[in-house]
Amino acid sequence: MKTLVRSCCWAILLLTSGMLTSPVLAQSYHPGLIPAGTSPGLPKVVINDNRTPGGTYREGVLDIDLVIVEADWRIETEDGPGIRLMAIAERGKAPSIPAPLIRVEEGTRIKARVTNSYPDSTITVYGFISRPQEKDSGVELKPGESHEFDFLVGEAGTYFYYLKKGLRLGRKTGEYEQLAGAFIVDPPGGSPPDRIFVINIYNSPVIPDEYLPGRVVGLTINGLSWPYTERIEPSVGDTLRWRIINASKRGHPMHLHGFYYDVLSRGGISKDEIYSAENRRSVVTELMDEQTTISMEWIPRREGNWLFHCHLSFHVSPDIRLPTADQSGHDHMAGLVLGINVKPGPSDLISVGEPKYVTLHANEFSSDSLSSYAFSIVSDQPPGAFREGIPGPLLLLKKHQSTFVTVKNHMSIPTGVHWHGLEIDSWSDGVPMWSASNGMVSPIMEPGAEFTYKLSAMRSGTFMYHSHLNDIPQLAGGLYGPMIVLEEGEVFDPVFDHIYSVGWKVPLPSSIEEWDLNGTDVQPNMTAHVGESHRLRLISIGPASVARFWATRNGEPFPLRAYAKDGADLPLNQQVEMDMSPFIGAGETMDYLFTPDEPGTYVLGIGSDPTFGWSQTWTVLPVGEE
Ligand SMILES: [Cu+2]
Repeated sequence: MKTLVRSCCWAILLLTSGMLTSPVLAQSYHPGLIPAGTSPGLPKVVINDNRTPGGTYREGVLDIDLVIVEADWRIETEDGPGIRLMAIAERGKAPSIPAPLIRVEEGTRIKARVTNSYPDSTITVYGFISRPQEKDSGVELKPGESHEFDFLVGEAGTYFYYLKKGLRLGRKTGEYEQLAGAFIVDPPGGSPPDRIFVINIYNSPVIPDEYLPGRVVGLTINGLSWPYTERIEPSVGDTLRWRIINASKRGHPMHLHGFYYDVLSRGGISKDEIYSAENRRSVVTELMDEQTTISMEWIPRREGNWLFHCHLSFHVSPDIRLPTADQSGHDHMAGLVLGINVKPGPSDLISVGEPKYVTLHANEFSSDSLSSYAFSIVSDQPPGAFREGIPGPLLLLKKHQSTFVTVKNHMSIPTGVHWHGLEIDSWSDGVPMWSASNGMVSPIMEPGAEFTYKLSAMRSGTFMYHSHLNDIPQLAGGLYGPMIVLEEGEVFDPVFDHIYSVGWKVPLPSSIEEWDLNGTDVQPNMTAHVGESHRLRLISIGPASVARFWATRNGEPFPLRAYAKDGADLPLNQQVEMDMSPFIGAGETMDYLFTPDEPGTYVLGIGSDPTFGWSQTWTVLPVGEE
C-alpha cells in the first residue's frame, strides 16, 4: 500500500518539473513534442469517444487486427501542440487514443491479431484473455512479430487491454499508458445505455537534462485534455451510467460535483467485481488505483454546469499543458476534467425554515512555515493567529436549512470556494467562471472582492470546503476547512466527535513534517471511557494527499468500525470492523467509529502507515472514573 504514496509522489515530481523551470527555447524541446502549428507528417491520432466498437463481428466471433504505428496526437486542438508517440490502430485505419474499443457480449469468441511494428523493441501484450483470471502475465512479441489470440471472453464486466514497450518484467519506459483501450463484456442481450471514459496518460520517458524544460505530458479522458474534453449534456432526471477505465499507472480520486454517484463495480484488467444492489455505496469521490476500472450510475437532479475530475491538483493544473500551447484566454484547469452541462429542469433542493448567515474571511499572512493563507470567521486577528486557522473554521450546517456564506477576499491573490460534497445550486458550486445556473455564476473573487454562496444541505455527514482556483499553492497554502451537516435536533459534541483534516504545508512535501494534520505538529492526548463511541471524521485535502486510520490497544491492533464515506452512510454490509482502514485520496472523507471496550492505552494512527503518519494517544478509563 506504500507504493500508492510513493507512486503518487513520483507522479507529482514528474508532472511538475516543467513548472519549476524557465521558459523554453525552441531547440530544447523534447523530441516527443510537436510544437503548435507544425506537422511532422505522421498519421493523426483519431480521438476515440468509445461509442463505436472496433473489429468485425460475425456469428459469435469478433475479428480484430491491431498494429502499432508512430503517430501525431493533439490533446487540445488540431492546431495546438501535439505529441509524437506510438499508438494502436486497426490495420488499414487511423490510430486512435484510447485504443480501439473492444465490446462484445458474453459467449463471444475473440480472434485478435496483434503485430509489433516497432523495429527495435519487444512489446508485451496484456488483456487478450478469458475473464476472470487472477492475473494476466502478458505475451511478449519481438520486433516484427505477430500473435493470434483466440479465446472466449468470459464474464461480463469493465476491463481494458494495453501494450507495453519492453519485456514482460522490463523497466517501465513511460510509453504504454497511451497504448490502452477499453475491453467491455456485456451480459447476453446487452447492457443499458452507457458511456465509456478511458484515462490515458503520456509521460515522456526519463530524458537527458538538456530536454527537461520541454517535458511532454498528456493527461486525457477519451483522448483529450480539459477544456477540450467532451461536454456531456444530460437532462435533469436522466440516469447516467459511466464506465471509467484508468489505464494509467497512477491513482486518481475521481470527484463528481453536486451529486452523489453509486459505485456499481470495481475491477481491473483481468477481473471485475460487480456489486449487488445492497453493496453499492454512494460517493462524491472514488479513489481509483492505477490500472483499475469502476462503473458508476448517477442522476443529475439540478441544472447547470458541473465537473467530474481527478482531485489530484497536479492532474488538473494548467501547468501541465504542453510547451507552445496558446495560453491566451485559457482556462484555470487542464488535464483530467470532464464538463457536464445539465439542461434546465426542476431542482431537488429543499430549504426549510429561516436561513443562516455566515461571513468567512480569506486571509493572507506570513509566517516561518510556507503556508500563507487561512479562512477565519473573525476578520481582525493579531498577526500570527491565522496559522492556527488552518484548517479553516468548522462550518456546522443543519440538514435542509439554507446557509448563506459571504466570502471576503483579503488576500493579494484571486480565489473561489467549492463546497465539496454538498448537493447545491450550480452557481454556488464555486468553480470560478464555470459553475452557473439561474442566471448566476461563481466568480473569480479578485483581491478585495466578496461573494455570497448559498449552501444547501441535503444529507448529514462530513464535508469540506476549499479553494477551486490555482489549487496547488492555494490548497498547500491552507485555503480549506471542514464542514459538518447535522440532522435536525443533532448537536455537534467535540467530546465524541473528532475531525482529522489532512493537508500539505508546501506544494511538494518530501516528509510527513511537511504534511499537515489539523494545523498542528503535536496531536493532543485524548481521554475516553469504556463503552463510549467516538466518531472519527477523516478529510483528505492536500493537493495529492492519501490517508487512512488504524488503531492499537496496548500495542495490539484494535478494530475501528467503518461508518460513512463522503457524507453518505455506508451500506450496512460495508459498516465492518477493521484494524486498518482503506486509503482515501484527495477530495474524499470517511467516518469511522472508535468504541474502546476495556481500559488501557490506545493509539490512533492517521496517515499512510505507522512509519508515515501521526499517532494520537487515547487513555481509556473505566466508566465513571475521571
Ligand atoms: Cu489524477
